[in-house]
Amino acid sequence: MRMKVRMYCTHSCGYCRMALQFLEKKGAQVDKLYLDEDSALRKEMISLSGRTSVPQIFIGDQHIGGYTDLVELDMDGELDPLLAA
Ligand SMILES: N[C@@H](CCC(=O)N[C@@H](CS)C(=O)NCC(=O)O)C(=O)O
Repeated sequence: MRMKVRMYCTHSCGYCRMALQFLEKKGAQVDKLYLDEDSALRKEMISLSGRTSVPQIFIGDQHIGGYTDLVELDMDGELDPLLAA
């Protein structure tokens, strides 16, 4: 089974695009939650992640962080097992 991936993002964010590309290359299906004009969604992201920057990525219930966190996790060999869980 492939783990569900959710990503809070905005349309203008370069890190969001890079994160999406990175995840899609891994074969992940990403639910994109656009904050651009949705202040409730932005509040939800901040409350779940404790961060204000986009993207904020979740794999299942686990908070991963942003693009650089995602790449670091992959370099540590921990991303693929999480996605495959
Ligand atoms: N290290 C972060 C950087 C993300 C970042 O700088 N995102 C910008 C948009 S592209 C942002 O949200 N800036 C506003 C803020 O930091 O509150 C990552 O890799 O995701």
